[in-house]
Amino acid sequence: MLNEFFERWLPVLEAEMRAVLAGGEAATAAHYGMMHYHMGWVDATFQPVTLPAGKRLRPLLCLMACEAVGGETKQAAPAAAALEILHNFSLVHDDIEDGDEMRRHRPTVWKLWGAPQAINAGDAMFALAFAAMQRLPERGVAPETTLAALRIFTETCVALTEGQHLDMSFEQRDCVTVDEYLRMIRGKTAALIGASVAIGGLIGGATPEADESLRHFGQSIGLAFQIQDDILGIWGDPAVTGKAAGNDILRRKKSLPMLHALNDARHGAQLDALLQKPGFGAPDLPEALRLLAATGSQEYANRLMNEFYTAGLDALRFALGERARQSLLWATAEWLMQREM
Ligand code: GRG
Repeated sequence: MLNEFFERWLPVLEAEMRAVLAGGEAATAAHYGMMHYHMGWVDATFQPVTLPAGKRLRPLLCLMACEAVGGETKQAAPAAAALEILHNFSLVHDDIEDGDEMRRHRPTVWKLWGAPQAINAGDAMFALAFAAMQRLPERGVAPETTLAALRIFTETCVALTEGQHLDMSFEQRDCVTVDEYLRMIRGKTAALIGASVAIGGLIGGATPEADESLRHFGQSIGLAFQIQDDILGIWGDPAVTGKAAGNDILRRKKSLPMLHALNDARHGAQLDALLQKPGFGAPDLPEALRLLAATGSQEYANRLMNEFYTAGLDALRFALGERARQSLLWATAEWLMQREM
């Protein structure tokens, strides 16, 4: 069921995104080439390639939500493209801000072309994401609906910056609570996933109440998705995730399992001392993993992830009623919880 939807709509989405990010003038070919590289369409010499790009999760959720409420799926294609372009812009900037050298098994844009050009290519993607949204009326979406979708889109951009601000500020702090962490991932991850579902529902003609529940569904599975990302960041298979083994531990990332372990009365201080040790590095990983196991941090994170996942499915039932269980949105939530990358 999911595969059929992907095969039907991925080419439509890719065509929409390629049209928005096309460029054209020879003088600025490299500017667009960097964007195309990040999207997975070309290699570092700007030659076409077929690569496993991102999961295209947000745009597919947008299209599915439109369909689930009885709308015409293709009308949502410009918004779906906008959401994926915005997501990719945020990754380009995030990689610069975090100093990450690899993304999706390839060198990051800043690593290849330098931070100033990467910032600039990201800025263009940010602006072009709004240009994509402005194509909605051409597909017959009413101006009021387009404006309402743009309002959600804009609010979400601000929420992303809030989440990113908190995430970066946590790096400078010794102690972060679970509540503070949840506030951070609400902005950084859940807001955009919630907006993707809400915008699709809005374009599809959902009632305001149903659309609010759809947004809640998206936000809740977004929270579950980020917690799962944290779990994979520590215990995932590097060959599958594309991240180096123990990457999140070595960077002392304040992810949920780590926060839980650091706040543990019996082992927290020991883990903190290990992380602060001068020269902390790969040989210390087994001991860090032992302490994480002793605090039950993986089980704790799994439990919280499942709570958000269940809350998301409840919200979907509220939005779609009996049809929820048979919907592609439900199947996608289930699929997400089984992912390994
Ligand atoms: C919107 C103005 C404005 C600024 C953005 C940089 C920034 C501020 C926010 C960063 C947000 C960020 C990078 C969140 C991470 C979210 C996340 C879980 C990313 C991974 O998503 P996947 O797994 O990625 O869907 P793929 O590779 O599949 O696309």
